Amino acid sequence: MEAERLEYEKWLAQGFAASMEYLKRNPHFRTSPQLLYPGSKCAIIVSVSYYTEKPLLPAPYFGDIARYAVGEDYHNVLTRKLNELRAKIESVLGRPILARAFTDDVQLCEQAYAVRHGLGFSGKNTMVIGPKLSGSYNFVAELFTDLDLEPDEAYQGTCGQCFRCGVACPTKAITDDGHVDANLCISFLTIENKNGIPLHLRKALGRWVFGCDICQEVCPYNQRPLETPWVEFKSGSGVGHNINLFEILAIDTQARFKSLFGHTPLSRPKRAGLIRNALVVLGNSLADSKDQKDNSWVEEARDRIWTFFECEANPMLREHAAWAISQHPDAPANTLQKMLAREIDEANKRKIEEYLGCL
Ligand code: B12
Ligand code: SF4
Ligand code: SF4
Repeated sequence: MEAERLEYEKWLAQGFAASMEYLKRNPHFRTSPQLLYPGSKCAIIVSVSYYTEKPLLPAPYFGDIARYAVGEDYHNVLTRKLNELRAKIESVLGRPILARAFTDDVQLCEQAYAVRHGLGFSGKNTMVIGPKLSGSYNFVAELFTDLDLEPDEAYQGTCGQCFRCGVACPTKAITDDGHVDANLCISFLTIENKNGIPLHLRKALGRWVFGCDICQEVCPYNQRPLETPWVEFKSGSGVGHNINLFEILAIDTQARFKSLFGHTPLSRPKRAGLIRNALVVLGNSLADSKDQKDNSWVEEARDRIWTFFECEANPMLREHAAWAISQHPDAPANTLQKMLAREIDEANKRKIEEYLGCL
């Protein structure tokens, strides 16, 4: 795994891990699982489709959820299923085995293992693409064991001259040589990022309120994806493909947020992160409202954003609320004036003045 380790360290050195500090700790561990899981000899690497068909957005005040997150939290589901696999192996062997299940474990280069073990190849969008599975709409997970198993052969596949993902990426986060700069990736910005969304990237978020699938949607290998075989990854087990942004603005505490999203991947950015994203998407939707057939929702959006601003203690969120209001082509200067009068944070005051100046 020397080549993969060097590739990973190069990615870190370029600053592409953004503020994900946990990825920078002990990078050599990621290609040396024996250091992390002493006693394990072999890993069983698995992959499963999470793909479900996406319906049209029901209304402009709804946002899009990336497909991997529409159902139950995959960490729980995959760990549970791998533990069932372990129990089956033990019953066949008639003895206990040493085994630990993982998925999305930041201490491991999971994709490099998946490629080495024949599940697919690494596309320029950096996803493991498994033509025998369903393209790249797959999770990767692993069971480290003390079993002695025959190694699989690496899958030989390639993107060829294609670079559709890089061209389609709204923030140009994919480099020519097939790496992702997380600083620019909508998935990072909406899920892992703890700060505000940089101003120059807000429009590019479009309607993505959690994650992003664009570089997978355009991939030729994903044109006939297999529907997930597991009910846990279908809409009914989680938040579904679209979410009402007005309802997100109404979540007033982290405890309420947890009760709504604790069992889903949306719990990751916490209340503040999800509301921040919802405000950016509402701003983008307000910006497009002139072209919408029915824009009767606009008045309600403005009222809800103002009410949210009035009650919110987090200055980062108040700034995003003011930005969202300023995106409407008939942006009501009076709402921004009211916000300016009420704002107590000096940096926010300057930003609101800027937004007023742009009207
Ligand atoms: C950090 C992380 C992110 C970050 C950074 C993503 C990135 N591309 O680096 C952010 C938050 C942006 C992110 C987003 C997403 N993620 Co993510 N993420 C991870 C995580 C935790 C680590 C990824 C990593 O190591 N990146 C570092 C770079 C260096 O990786 P890389 O460019 O792919 O290069 C590695 C290999 O491909 C290989 N390699 C690459 N080039 C070369 C060249 C040579 C010569 C060699 C030898 C090797 C080699 O070696 C490198 C080191 O391992 C993994 C889980 C894990 N522990 O692996 C999940 C994981 C990659 N994510 C996953 C998913 C589903 C997503 C999203 C699709 C979610 C969404 N819809 O919003 C997006 C996709 C965005 C994208 N195009 O990458 C899945 C992908 C499944 C798959 N089929 O591949 C993973 C594997 C989680 C899982 N267990 O299922 N993610
Ligand atoms: S997930 Fe979206 S923003 Fe990130 S690389 Fe893919 S297309 Fe670009
Ligand atoms: S869109 Fe093209 S370049 Fe990108 S991952 Fe798919 S095949 Fe590779």
